[in-house]
Amino acid sequence: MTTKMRILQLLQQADGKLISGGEIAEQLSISRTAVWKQISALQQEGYRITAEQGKGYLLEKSDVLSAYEVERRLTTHTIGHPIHYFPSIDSTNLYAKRTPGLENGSIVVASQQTDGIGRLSRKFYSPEKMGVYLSIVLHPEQIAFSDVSTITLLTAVAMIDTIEQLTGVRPGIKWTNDIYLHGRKLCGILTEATIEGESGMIRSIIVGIGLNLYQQYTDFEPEIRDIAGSVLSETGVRVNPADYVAKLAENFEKYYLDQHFPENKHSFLKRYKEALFFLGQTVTVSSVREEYSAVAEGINENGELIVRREDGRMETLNSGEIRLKLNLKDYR
Ligand code: BT5
Repeated sequence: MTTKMRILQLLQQADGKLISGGEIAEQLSISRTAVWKQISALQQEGYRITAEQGKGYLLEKSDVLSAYEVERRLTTHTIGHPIHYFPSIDSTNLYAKRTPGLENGSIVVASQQTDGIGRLSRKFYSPEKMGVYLSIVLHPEQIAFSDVSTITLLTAVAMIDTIEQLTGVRPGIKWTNDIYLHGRKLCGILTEATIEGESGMIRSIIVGIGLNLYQQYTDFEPEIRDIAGSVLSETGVRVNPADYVAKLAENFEKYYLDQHFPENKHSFLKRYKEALFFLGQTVTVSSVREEYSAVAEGINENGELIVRREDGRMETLNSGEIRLKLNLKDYR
């Protein structure tokens, strides 16, 4: 372990109390100047360390995202082992797809994405230190193609559990892959599979999750200002980013591994359905072929949305082709 990390651990062990530079220097057999240098480096990384003249250093609560900060909070066996952290990256999904050998359960996480992507090559804005952008890498032994999209639904449930545990507020789900609160999108999920050339088998699944944590409405790009929100803007709670990643890993592991996905489908699909905040309401269904109004009735065991047209006909909608338009102002 580096000297810097050992100093950080001593500060963390002091648990909000002052610890003198002399004491740190002695414990690590280094000079006080060396201590001071490493403290400066930690401050640069975002740790809020105050120095009190003649008394020592004090570590205050800091919202630092790093592999170390997540890993020390993890309670999981597989998900989040290891954490690959980047202050900035093009896209965590792109990185996971182009990097061979990433372990089953590993998480690629970044504080900023310069090329964050949504479905159908749409853009996912991922500004610096405003949110957390991550991809969970899975190498399932055997998985049916139809279950790949079900993982998105499992992830949505794990996400709303996580946000509820951290803020006390349970958000809703907009079928299929968006998390909403007060009619504003907090989070988007993009699940991708990589296929092995020769066999056509699924080699890995990459679950990309982008969460807005700290923006106020004026921080959002004009294009999404009316539709986007953050955990802070909608709940008033400033969530620590490492707490979030560790909690999400725990919830994801629970549904994916402990409860044996996909055998447990019915249990998280029930929770998924309960979280659909627009059921019973009239929505606009839009595809390349047509656009019509219908009442959202529920989902089936594959996570497909069931709607009733104005003439009474029922339709089962597959997410690949359909966009759902809601009047978001109704939910504010
Ligand atoms: C999604 O697509 O919402 C999936 C987003 C997945 C992002 C994660 S971040 C980690 C991983 N790495 C990546 O590169 N991607 C994944 P979709 O349902 O197609 O929604 C895209 C639409 O959401 C855009 O067209 C905008 O209207 C809106 N949008 C873009 N950025 C947003 C943001 N930060 N917050 C809320 N809405 C946003």
